[in-house]
Amino acid sequence: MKKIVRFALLLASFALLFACTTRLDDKPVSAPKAVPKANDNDRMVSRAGFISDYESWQTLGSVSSWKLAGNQAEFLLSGGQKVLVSFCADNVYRLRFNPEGDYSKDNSYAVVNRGTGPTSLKTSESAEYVELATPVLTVRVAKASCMLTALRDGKIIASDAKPLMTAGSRVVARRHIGDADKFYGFGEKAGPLLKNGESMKMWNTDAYGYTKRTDPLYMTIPFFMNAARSDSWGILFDNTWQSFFDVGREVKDELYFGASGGEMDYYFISAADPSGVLRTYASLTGTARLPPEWALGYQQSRYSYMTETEVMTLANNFRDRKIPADVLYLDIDYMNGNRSFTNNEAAFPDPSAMLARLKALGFKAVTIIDPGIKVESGYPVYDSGLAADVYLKDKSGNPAQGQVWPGTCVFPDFGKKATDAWWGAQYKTPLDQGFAAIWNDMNEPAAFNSTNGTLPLNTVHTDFGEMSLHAKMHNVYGMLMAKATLEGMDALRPDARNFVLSRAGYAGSQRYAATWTGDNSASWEHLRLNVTMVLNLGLSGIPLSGADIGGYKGNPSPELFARWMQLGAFLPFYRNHTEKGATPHEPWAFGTDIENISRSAIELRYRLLPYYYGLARDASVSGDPLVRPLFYHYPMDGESYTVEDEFLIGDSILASPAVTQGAVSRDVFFPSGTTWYDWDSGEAFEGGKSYTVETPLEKIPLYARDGAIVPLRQLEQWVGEKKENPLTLRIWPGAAGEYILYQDDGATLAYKDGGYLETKFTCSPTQAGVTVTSESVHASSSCRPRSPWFSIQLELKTRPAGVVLDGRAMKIIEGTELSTSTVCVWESGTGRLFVRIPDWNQPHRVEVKR
Ligand code: MIG
Repeated sequence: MKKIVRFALLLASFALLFACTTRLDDKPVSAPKAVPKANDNDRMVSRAGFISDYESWQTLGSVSSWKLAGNQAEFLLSGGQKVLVSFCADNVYRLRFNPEGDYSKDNSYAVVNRGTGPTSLKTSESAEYVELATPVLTVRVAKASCMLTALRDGKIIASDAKPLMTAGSRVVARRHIGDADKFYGFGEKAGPLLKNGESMKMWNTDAYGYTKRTDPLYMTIPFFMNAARSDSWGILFDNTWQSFFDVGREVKDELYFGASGGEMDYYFISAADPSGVLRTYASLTGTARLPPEWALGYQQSRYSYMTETEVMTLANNFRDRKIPADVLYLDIDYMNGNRSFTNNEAAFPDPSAMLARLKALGFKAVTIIDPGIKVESGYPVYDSGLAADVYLKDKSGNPAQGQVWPGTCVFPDFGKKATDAWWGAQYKTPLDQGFAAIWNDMNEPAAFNSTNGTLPLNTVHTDFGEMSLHAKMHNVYGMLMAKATLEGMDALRPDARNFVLSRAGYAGSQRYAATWTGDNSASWEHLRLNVTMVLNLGLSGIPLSGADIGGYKGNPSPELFARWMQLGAFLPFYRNHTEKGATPHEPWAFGTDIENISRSAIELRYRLLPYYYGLARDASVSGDPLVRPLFYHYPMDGESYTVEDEFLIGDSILASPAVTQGAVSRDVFFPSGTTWYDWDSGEAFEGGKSYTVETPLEKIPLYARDGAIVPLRQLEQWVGEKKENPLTLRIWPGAAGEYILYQDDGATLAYKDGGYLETKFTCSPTQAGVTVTSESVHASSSCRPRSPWFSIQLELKTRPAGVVLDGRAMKIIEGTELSTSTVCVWESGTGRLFVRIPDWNQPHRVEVKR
């Protein structure tokens, strides 16, 4: 009986699907290179208007009755439909409207924690409204229309502009845009940082050759935030179908979000500031895992390093030229005929031996794995998958086929338990060989020679134990692949910090993978897009992302390459990659000057790694991204909302890379309320103003705010090269500051059992001078820092009259930095004071007398 019902439902969804297939299926894409081209027409589909294209929109009527059950209010509407409003926390409400009225299924790929509910929920009713109020957030539901208004501290912060509507299987919610509203997030989108006036579509797409106007791209994150000066809020529209977001483009002063199927199911998050919104979003959808520290180092890739000899030459080149690097990538030519989980035996006869030699040189290796499995009996991966019945099915129940690199392929049905176990087990070979991490590509999924660049929309997937069509599952396919990959690696290598890089994803992908922005191009426009895309990904819950440094498609000029190496040094994921046929893009490929500039950029990144690592730790705990737009910390600066070519690294460092061709200078806006210091020269810039700064090709404009405390490590050629590597805490002591330094072994899971150190540093200007303190706030006998001692570096400018360490006056020696025999050194040329602190365990106090 149950089966029949399910089958009927499936048929019904087919019918619905065919009714709207012409809308869902984008214009046919011709793929002469067997690579689906991104198509600006895609953008036109969404621009044409999700709302105005359909005339049959219906509203749901007025509230006939309502009742409260626990944290959930159920509204019965005059049209016969139901709307549910519940609270996950004091600051989060959730709305569900299922056009079919079936609320029995409540599964989410995005939300892994629906919260424990509000601390209290008060309801009241007037002639016009029903009010639901937590101590933080009030939701007012208009009886005449079921339109919602959200209030915080008695003030309206957000509201519906129109009632909920449906047209066939479509749903849409329409909200007011206020004068001060500023919208960000929306996942992986090209175009401007600020999304007001934009129209976007969510449909994971292989977008080779994309431009700043191309939409959609590879990843769907149906989450955005309004970062208006106070009372920020965000909305997660948890709908995996093809969806549309329009920020006042189609309908003036209206932001709408809708989908071609599924429920109107959204979470409204209210918080005092963008960080509060993002942290709450992370509490619903999860945070990124703490990556191994090497994953924050420099990474070199190309499509493809073709042979073992080429790979070893590459590795030796880095070491011989003293260009720090941690990771090398093997793209699909590593495989035998592009078959996932195989190696080309002629070119890579002994992967284990090669990886051992790379390891001896301090390199990690990553191999690519695509989801398309070649249809070929005798290929063990294909055969075992067929036997285990783990492939997606076509409408007749046979494995669904598509053309990808290996030829005709079938596709694993991720989300089915048996598939995930089978898929995970395939990683035994690459992990045994010694690969450190896995790169999942083509998982939109991309398919060539098909009209829509992916699988037919009626392909059947397993969806929380039931059958669903590709139209619903498309946008989560990549994330489910990354999940199965990561969990498979965990099962095989339970003590390691397993790491996955994935091209496609959905809301919540941060739990499984870092990402890169796909096949960008070697252009100045793409250099700038690198910033806006990574910042918006961060505001969409994905803290670890980057772009192909140098550009994937085409060849950069030496100048563009140098600027990209400089910019990339500050973004979370720092990988150089390029396409087949492109000229060499290694740091030495553009002549000695560019090589030197590239080396300096990478060296700066390596010195900063303890700071980046601390930010990655913070992201894994709280959800704050590593790099942040200026408004994240300086919401009072009107200018900060549209700055696209500057960003904050954590809350202490401002990066203002040169991103225009031929720039010998650029304007830098300095956030207000503090003074900023040039990283190299110490030149001071007053916040709240713009200055023109010189940007010769070798200069990377980087600034620290007053009161910043930044940990730096001595240069090494790869993470962990030096057994002992003491840290320096660099301090700009003109204002009070505080920093908590996080340290662990950088590689294992021991930190989960408390195997980490946290040391709190403070800096306070005093009448007499400056006082710096350090104090252990989390100790562990199992975690040894990489040096028993550390030092502080104070940017003083004028020679101090005296230095007292832990109550004892120090002799100030003139010199440059610390040597093994000195404790307190004054470097007159730079105006820096260095003080060696003997250990991590005891609290310490350094008093500097001016
Ligand atoms: O259709 O594996 O975005 O990074 O080098 C091209 C070959 C397939 C696309 C990825 C790119 C990778 C390439 N892949």
